[in-house]
Amino acid sequence: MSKRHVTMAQALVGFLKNQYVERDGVENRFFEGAWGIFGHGIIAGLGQALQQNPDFPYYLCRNEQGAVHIATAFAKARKRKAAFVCTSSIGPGATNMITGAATATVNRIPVLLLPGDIFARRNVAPVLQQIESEHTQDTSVNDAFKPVSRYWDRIYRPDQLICSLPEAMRVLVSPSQTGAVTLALPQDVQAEAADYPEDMFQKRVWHIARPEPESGLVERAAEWLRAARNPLIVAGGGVIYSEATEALARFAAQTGIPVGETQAGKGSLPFDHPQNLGAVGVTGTPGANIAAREADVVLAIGTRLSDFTTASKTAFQNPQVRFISINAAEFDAYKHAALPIVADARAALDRLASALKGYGVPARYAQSIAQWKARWEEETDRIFDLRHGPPISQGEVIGCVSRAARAEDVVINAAGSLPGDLHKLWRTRQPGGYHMEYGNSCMGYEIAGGLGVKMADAARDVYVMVGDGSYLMMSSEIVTSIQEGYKLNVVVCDNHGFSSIGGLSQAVGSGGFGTDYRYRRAPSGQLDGAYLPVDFVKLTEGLGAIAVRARTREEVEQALEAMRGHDRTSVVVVEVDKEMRVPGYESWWDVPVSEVSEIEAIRRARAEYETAVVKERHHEIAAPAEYVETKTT
Ligand SMILES: Cc1ncc(C[n+]2csc(CCOP(=O)(O)OP(=O)(O)O)c2C)c(N)n1
Ligand SMILES: [Mg+2]
Repeated sequence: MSKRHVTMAQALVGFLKNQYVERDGVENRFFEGAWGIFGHGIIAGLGQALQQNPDFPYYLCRNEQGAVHIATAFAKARKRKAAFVCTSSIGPGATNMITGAATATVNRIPVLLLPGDIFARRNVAPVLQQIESEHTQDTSVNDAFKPVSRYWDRIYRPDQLICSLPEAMRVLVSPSQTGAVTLALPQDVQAEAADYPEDMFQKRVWHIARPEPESGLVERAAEWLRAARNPLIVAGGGVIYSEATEALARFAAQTGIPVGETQAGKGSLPFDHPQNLGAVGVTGTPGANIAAREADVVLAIGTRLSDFTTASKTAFQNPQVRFISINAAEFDAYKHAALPIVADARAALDRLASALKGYGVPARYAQSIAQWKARWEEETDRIFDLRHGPPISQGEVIGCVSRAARAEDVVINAAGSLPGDLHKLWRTRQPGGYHMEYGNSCMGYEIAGGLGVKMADAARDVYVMVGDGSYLMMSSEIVTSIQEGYKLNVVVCDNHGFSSIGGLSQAVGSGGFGTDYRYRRAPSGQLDGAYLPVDFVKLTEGLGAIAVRARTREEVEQALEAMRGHDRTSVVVVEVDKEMRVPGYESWWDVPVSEVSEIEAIRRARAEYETAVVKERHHEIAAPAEYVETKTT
């Protein structure tokens, strides 16, 4: 067999640029290039290899964490069928990627991380940025990627690549296993040459399968649903990644079963689909949450059933409730003692639709669904037209953005009070139009992620909605958006600190302690002085983008209109009233309150907490009889 004598880093890039994926007969290159910030741990190895492969673009970011967010948002927007590589030097460049890795992994989104690592040959240790250890030389900061990676390896010898890379690819393209994959690359090994088999550099196509559901389980699920009086579908991100949105729309229309959407699953149906009750869970709509509370059968599709979806296991209160779960991941399919249909969402929905021919939900339930929907549209309009302030309400700002965006455009967000508000209020019209990172809810994802979304499909305008806290944590990828010529429309909701955690602090009796951006003031010695004079317009202009301040609804509308004509990233800064919140509806979230305290408000909050927490249920041990019974004939 012919061989190619190249460095480990050159072999790595040669392999990566020849990996393809295919689903439903459509094929595309998997990696669209590599992000990074060079340092001594990578510049001469992987950096050199990227330099000599101009057909595998190198993108310079501002912060390695930002790069991983860009990559994650990109892969999420491309429904996990394309990804980026993220590289870094050793030490702080590498550890900067850990938060990004966790974010990708929680959300089950593929990203390949290639941090540089300390010398394999050891003799020059300790090298710059190496944490030494007295008990082993076989450790570096890159070991910290292990708990946040779905696959992890360190390449001590150039020929290890031949075995590691196929494993990395297997995990990255797997609908059930995917997340961050980390290959730590010792600085010296990157530059070492070896003879690699020529086959390693041939085009390889990874098929993304649509595993069929077991027919017996589909029949059982159909029996359960036929017997149900008020079933509910919980649609998660898996519906979107599997491209099962049309199958779900048909299924819901055929059966009349209503749908509640999780954060990752929002956009599974257009907002005005007759069966779409909108957001479900802690940040849900009244209709979806009442339906959840009363449901006798819950069909969970492509969801991890996180605490925000299950309202900390209080959402499903029907004593008879049982769960059917369709999920590519066995791990998720078994949650809540569900009837576990480990399969592709689209395939399973189509089979279940056939098995349910002629079935429709009871007429009274259908009426309730229509009423809940109509009332929710009225409530959304009320919040969009609040006419409070200035400072105006964040809900009204969302209304302005919602009206300004076209059907195909995308809103993106991750942390603060906006995830809850957007989950409830955003009127998603096309799949992918709502991009929320709410697995890790990582402050700083918004702007970086917006760039990833824009790169995934430049024809869609991207509206980044971001709180002042998140903006201050990481807005530096605005510079990268300008470098690469991708325009973002950014709306900064400035409420001088944390509306979300401030509200939570009030709810647990702590009165907002430590959540405002204020001067420390004598005599209290606390952060209770005047607001800090942070100027987001100047900050943004300083990064090279266009910025304007808007105070009233009319000014916000004008600013959004003006953005359309701008040729580069454009930001509107709106002061919003922190206390004029979008309410919660029919739900609860478990945030334990101190059992004892000297503060009266906390004692009251604890008493309320104790009455609420008893509603939590152990669905995982509540398998109904029909499920455990076996037929003996
Ligand atoms: C990296 C990170 N640190 C801390 C948190 C906890 N947290 C969640 S929301 C929030 C406040 C966000 O402030 P801002 O972006 O201004 O949004 P607001 O709450 O005001 O809407 C904090 C601190 C987080 N989600 N991510
Ligand atoms: Mg804020």
